[in-house]
Amino acid sequence: MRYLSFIGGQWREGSGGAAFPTYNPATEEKVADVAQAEAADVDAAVQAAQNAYPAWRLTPAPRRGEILQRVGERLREHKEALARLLTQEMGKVLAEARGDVQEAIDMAFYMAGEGRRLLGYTAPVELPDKFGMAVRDPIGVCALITPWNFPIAVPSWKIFPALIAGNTLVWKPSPESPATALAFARVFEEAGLPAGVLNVLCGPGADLGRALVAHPGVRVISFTGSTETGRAIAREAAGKKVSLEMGGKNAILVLDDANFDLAVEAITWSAFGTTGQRCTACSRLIVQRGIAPRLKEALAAKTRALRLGDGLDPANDVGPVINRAAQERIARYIAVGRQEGARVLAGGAAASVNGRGFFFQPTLLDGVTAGMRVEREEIFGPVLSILEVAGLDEAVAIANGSPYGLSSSVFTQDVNQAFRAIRDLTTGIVYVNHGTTGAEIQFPFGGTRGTGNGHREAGQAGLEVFTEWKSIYVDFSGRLQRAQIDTEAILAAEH
Ligand code: UN1
Repeated sequence: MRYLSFIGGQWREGSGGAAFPTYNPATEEKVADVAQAEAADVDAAVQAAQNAYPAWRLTPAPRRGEILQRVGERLREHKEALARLLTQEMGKVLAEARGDVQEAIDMAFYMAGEGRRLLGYTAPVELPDKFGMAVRDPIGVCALITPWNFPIAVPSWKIFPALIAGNTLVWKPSPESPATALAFARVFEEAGLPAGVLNVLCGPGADLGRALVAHPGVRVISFTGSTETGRAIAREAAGKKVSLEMGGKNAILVLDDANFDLAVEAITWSAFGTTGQRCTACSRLIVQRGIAPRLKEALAAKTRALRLGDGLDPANDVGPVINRAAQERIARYIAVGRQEGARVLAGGAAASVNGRGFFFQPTLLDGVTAGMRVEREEIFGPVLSILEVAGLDEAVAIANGSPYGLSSSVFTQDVNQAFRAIRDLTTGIVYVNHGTTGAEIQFPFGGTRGTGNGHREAGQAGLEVFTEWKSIYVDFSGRLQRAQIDTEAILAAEH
C-alpha cells in the first residue's frame, strides 16, 4: 500500500515523485511505501496552512471543539486498526499500541472541552470606568516534529491543543512510522477538519525537517525526539517559539521498606515496556543496600522470563527495537558498561525471533556507579543500570545528578520518606509507588535540565506553547486616563 502526503486537504505525491519504504521491525517485512515529501513540498504545506488560518482562527472555539470531539469518536472506532498498524510499523506490543491510541482519544476529548474554556482572566484596573482582561490568542502556522516511539499519542499532545487554540499545522512525523501517522491524519479528514488546517509531510533524512524549521511562515515549532536533533532545531529556529521534549535517564528509587512485589513488577514494566524505548522509561534503578540482593535476584528472574517476539502475538511481552541501528547502538552501550566495570545480570545481547527481527534481550547491568556512561547517557532500549546506595539522600543526589530531568519514582511505605523524595527530586514528573512511565494527559508532561527547554505538554500547560497572551484594556470613561500618572492624581484628589 502506498501512503501519500496530506497538503491542503489533498492526498498527494511528493514533488519528486519518489517513495520510501517502512519495515516491520519484528519481521523485517515491508509495511508500506510512503510518498517522499521534499523540501520543495514544505512551501506548499506552509502555504496551505497559512491559507486555512484566517477562517480557522475565526471559527468559534466551541465549534472547533466539536470537530475534535468527532476526531475522538472516530479514533475510538478505528482504535484496533490503528493499533495494529502501529505495532506492525514500530514494534510495540498490541496492548501498548492500544494504549498509544487511547492516549490520543483522551487528549481529543480533553481538548474538545477546552473549546468552552481556553480560560483567560480579568483583573481589577487602576483607573475608574475601565476594564482589563487577558485572553489566549492563536499564533499562526505551527510545525510539529514527532518521534516513532509514540506515533499517535505524542503527536496528539501537540495537534489537539494547537488546533483548539485556532492554529493551523504542518506535521512531520518520524520516517519510521509514517503510515501510522497518515492513517491518524485521515481521521481528522473524516471528522470534517477543514482543508489545510492539518498538513502532513513524510520523508527520511534531515532536509525536510530543516526546511520546515527554517520556513519563514512557521511561527511555532514543537519537537519531541533526540537531544541531538532538538538542539539543532533550537539553533536553526531563532526568533520562533520552540518547544523541545528530548531525552530522559529516569530513575526508580527503592528503599528498604518498599512493597517488594510491587516494586519488582513496576520496575520491570517501566524498564522493559515499549522495549525501553520511552523517554519516560526507567533506565536507572537506585536501590538501598538492605533490599538490594533480594531485589536484584527477583528482577533477574523476571527479566529472563520475559518473552520476546512480534507484538501482534499476545503471548509476547516485549517487541523489537525500532531498527538494526538501534540494536547495534544498544549492543555498543552494553560493551561500554562492561568496560566501565558493570556486570550483566540478565540479557545483554541482540536477538532475533525465528531468525528475524531487531530484538534485544531485556538487560540488567549491575555494579553501576554514578558518572559511568551507562548511568548518564540515554540508551533508549531495554537496559536497566543498577546502583546501590546507603539511603534516600544519596539516592536523590544521584537521581538529580543526571543531565536529564524527565521522570523519577520512589518506592517506600514511609510517608515521611515519600514526601521528602517528592520535595527533593528535581524532575518534571515524580511518582510514588509507581514506575516512571504512564503519565496521564490532564497533567503537564515534560522535564527539567537537558530534557527540554522549560515547556510542558498536555494538561492546561500544553496550551502555553500554542497560544500567546493578548491583554485588552477597554476605557469607557470618555476621556484620556493615563495609567500610572492619572492614578496618582485621582488618589491625591481624594485626600
Ligand atoms: C514518550 O516516551 O515519549 O508517560 C512519551 C508515559 C506515556 C508517554 C511517554 N504516557 O510513559
